Parts: sequence; C-alpha cells; structure tokens
Amino acid sequence: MREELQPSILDHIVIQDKNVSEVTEVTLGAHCAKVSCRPALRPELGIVLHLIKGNKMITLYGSPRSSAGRCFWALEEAGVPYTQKDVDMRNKEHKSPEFLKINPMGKVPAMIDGDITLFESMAINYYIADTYKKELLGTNALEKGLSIQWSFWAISELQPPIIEAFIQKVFVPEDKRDNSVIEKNLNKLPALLTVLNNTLADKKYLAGNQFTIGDINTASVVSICPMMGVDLGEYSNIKTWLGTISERPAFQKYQALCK
Ligand SMILES: N[C@@H](CCC(=O)N[C@@H](CS)C(=O)NCC(=O)O)C(=O)O
Repeated sequence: MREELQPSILDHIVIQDKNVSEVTEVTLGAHCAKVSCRPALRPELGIVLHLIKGNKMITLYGSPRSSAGRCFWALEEAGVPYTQKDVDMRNKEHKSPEFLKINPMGKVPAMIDGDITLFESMAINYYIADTYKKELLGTNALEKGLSIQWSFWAISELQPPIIEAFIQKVFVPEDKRDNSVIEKNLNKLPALLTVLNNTLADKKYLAGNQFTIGDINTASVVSICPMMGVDLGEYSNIKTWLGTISERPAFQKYQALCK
C-alpha cells in the first residue's frame, strides 16, 4: 500500500526513531518524492513517520504529575511528538488572562494542536486517539462504548470520593482537617473497586482484548487509591490489569516523565 505525500496537504513530516525521543523534522519539497510510506507501516525501518498537517505540533499544558499525566500517557501511546509547557500554579499562572484563553476553567491540562484548543483530560485523550491512533478508541462499537463507559465511570463515580479525601489529607492543614470527610469518602471506594474488579475477571482490558483510552483514563484514577491508603491487593483482577498495563513501553515513558 503506497501513499505519496502531497506537499500541498502536508507542510512537513517528523521522523522519529522508535527507540529515542529525538525527532527530526524534514521539510517537504525536495524530499517529498522519496517518502512514500504511510505512518507506522514501515516498522522494519525502525522509524515512525508522523504526518503533521499545517505545521502543527501538540502543546500540552501541565505537569505529568497532575491530571495532565493521563494525557502524556495517551500521547506516548499514540507515539506523537509533543511539547510540554509547565503552568506555574504557585504564581497563579493558571488563572492568568493568557491561560484562561486556553482553558477558561483555569486548570491543567489544556491542549493546543494547530487551531484546536481543548481542556478536560479525558476529552483530550479521546481527541489524541481519534486524530493520531484510532485503535485506542476501540475497534468496534462495543469496544468504543465500553471505553467511554469506563472513562465516564472513572471521572464521575470513582474520582469524586478519592479527590474529596485527597484534598482533606493533602491540602487541608492537620488542625483544620475533617477526618469524617475522609472516612465517609474512603468508605465509598470498596463497592466501586469491587465493580471494577468483577468486570476485569474475564477481560484483559476494560473493552476486552483491545487496550483503549478507557484503560488509560480509568487506571490513572485507580492509581491514586494507594496514595490514599487503599490496599489494591484485595482486588486481584485490578492488580493483574494494572500489572499488564504497567509493562507497556508508553506507560513506562510516561512514568519516567513523572520523576
Ligand atoms: N476535570 C479536569 C480536572 C482538572 C484539574 O482539576 N486540574 C487541577 C490540577 S490536577 C488544577 O488545575 N487545579 C487548579 C484549580 O482547580 O484551580 C480534568 O480532568 O482535566
């Protein structure tokens, strides 16, 4: 299968060695006639070709250790080059007029890709998959539905009690801390984690055999649990699932960014 690159459509290509993060940009023109493979169709060459339309490169705002982390993971899974921009929360840069133009909520992450600006980490991840690696959406209607189902579940059911407890434990000074809020919210977690554990009894990933954005979005929330003193060891299927996921090279690259 051949596809000639058209300089009128593509401004430049990015050639990325699979094993290193270094990226070489090649301007189309003289070179374009020599490049005739589709992205990721020539793994034997050891290179991945990213076709960048309109000279755009993703910029992701936020630290990999924040809610932006799941987006860095998705970018690594998609194998797409990106630029990371720190937002100085201590100096309230996230509430500055400039940043509010990017995310009117004044939060990270936010993403700019060419003329597209998005916020909400899980939505950003679906955009990354849809634009750069469609299989991460799921490969059929059921997988796609399950991927979205578990993302919605993670953000609307699992994350709120974790965050409530997290805020009390981490941000509220000890003398002002309300332990009843921590207890009430942590008590909600076993029922939720049991639902997740049960669904993973006969599945490798949340959508079945296909790893999707739903796994990234859900695992990134579940991974906060141990920080709250929740022992995931009681949930053997969740542990197996997290173990499988943690072997993914993209996950390991994302983890390295967090150090
Ligand atoms: N639902 C949002 C949550 C984003 C969020 O709460 N980000 C935190 C950092 S982890 C933030 O920017 N907080 C600043 C604030 O709330 O003022 C998402 O998933 O993108």
